Amino acid sequence: MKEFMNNMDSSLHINNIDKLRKDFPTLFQKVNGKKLVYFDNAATTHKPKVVIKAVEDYYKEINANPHRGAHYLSVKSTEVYEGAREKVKKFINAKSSKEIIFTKNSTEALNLIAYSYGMNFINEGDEIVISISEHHSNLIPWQRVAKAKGAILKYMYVDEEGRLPVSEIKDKITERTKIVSVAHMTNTFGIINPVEDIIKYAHEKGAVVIIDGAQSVPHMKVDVQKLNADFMVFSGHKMLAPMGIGVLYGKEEILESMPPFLFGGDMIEYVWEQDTTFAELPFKFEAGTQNVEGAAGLSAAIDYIENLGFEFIEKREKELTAYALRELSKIPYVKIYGTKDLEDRGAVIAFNIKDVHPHDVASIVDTYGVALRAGHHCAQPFMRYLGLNSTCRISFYFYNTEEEIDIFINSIKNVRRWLGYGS
Ligand code: C6P
Repeated sequence: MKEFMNNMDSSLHINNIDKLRKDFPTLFQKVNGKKLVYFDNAATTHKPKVVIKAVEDYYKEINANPHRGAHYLSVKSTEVYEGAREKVKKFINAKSSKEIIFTKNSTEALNLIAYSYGMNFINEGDEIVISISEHHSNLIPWQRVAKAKGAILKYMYVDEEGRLPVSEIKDKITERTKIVSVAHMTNTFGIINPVEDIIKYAHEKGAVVIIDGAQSVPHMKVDVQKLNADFMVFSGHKMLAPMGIGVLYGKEEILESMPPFLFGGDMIEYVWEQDTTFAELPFKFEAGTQNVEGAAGLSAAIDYIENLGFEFIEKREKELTAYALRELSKIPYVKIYGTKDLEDRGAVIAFNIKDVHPHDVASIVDTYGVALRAGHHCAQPFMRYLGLNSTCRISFYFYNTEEEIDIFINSIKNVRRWLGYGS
């Protein structure tokens, strides 16, 4: 793909985007007296009215504990919850709704795998392979498993652009590897990892593969059967849905072999004084009263995304990324990190301004209404490996605009002036 896609014509979409933005009430507020420019979508996205309404309707019209009662409202609540599960199943093309476990978020889903699969199927001397770019949520649980079981946690290291070389994959994944866990798309540089190749190679070596889809599922079509991932996780709040609902996908036969993670109500079959038998999938992994409002919101979010279509979402995000990369790279004192090849990256751009701490950048651009993230982005080993303390990060969703990028660029051009550098 041509660097920065110079020739793309985004003017075609402007009217549609303006219309679509009206679905998102929070986008229209003023911040520090300025129009909000929200470029922190990798942290969480804003919610369309249909999602907010789905949550409101659930509380106005239903609000009952699902799975537990034979009464009308409890049955309705079960329908909402199980309907959402069915929708998620279709969205990621799982074989069965038994393979869809609702969790709080990606973090809880990864912990569930680590505690239930890792702690029970990993033995002394086994190897767990992750990449150095993993978010702490896909790193610390594996440190815990490795420490507890006497296993070895091995890292695949990236090149200076943040990409995983094939040589690293082939070098680190061996017959001793029992688990490989990698992000589909990294939250630091927005690199899209070659997960199809990793899964194929790891399976040849007999390892189980976990894909952290927190940053990919909201932005691209992910088909778990096509990928052939053993597990995949994602968070609702990064794809228009409410906070507090996430998904663990797992192949049915593997989930069947795993013990429950949390114990209590709703996940049991029979309980005696000294022993318990557990409910079948997916319920054995969902202890206690579940987040039905979150499921209702996630269901509405999936409808919204499918209505737009990933073809549109991906194209729009590539246009925005190309435009922002092009404009940012014109500023001589800005250093951009990560590959500029749009085939290998998503709508996340990490950068730094010469001699200015990212937190100062974030505070100054905030006065222009611009929301960006600064820091280590929950990836300290990655930052340390690349010799970085912290970076600024902007991240887009389909509702962002070129006009917002212009406001952002103008705010960036003022940062060094504010701090007395002249330019
Ligand atoms: N990254 C970011 O600003 P939770 O918090 O459980 O919904 O998602 C955790 C997580 C796991 N994997 C990846 C690749 C992620 O990016 C995240 C969340 C946010 O980058 C918050 S730190």
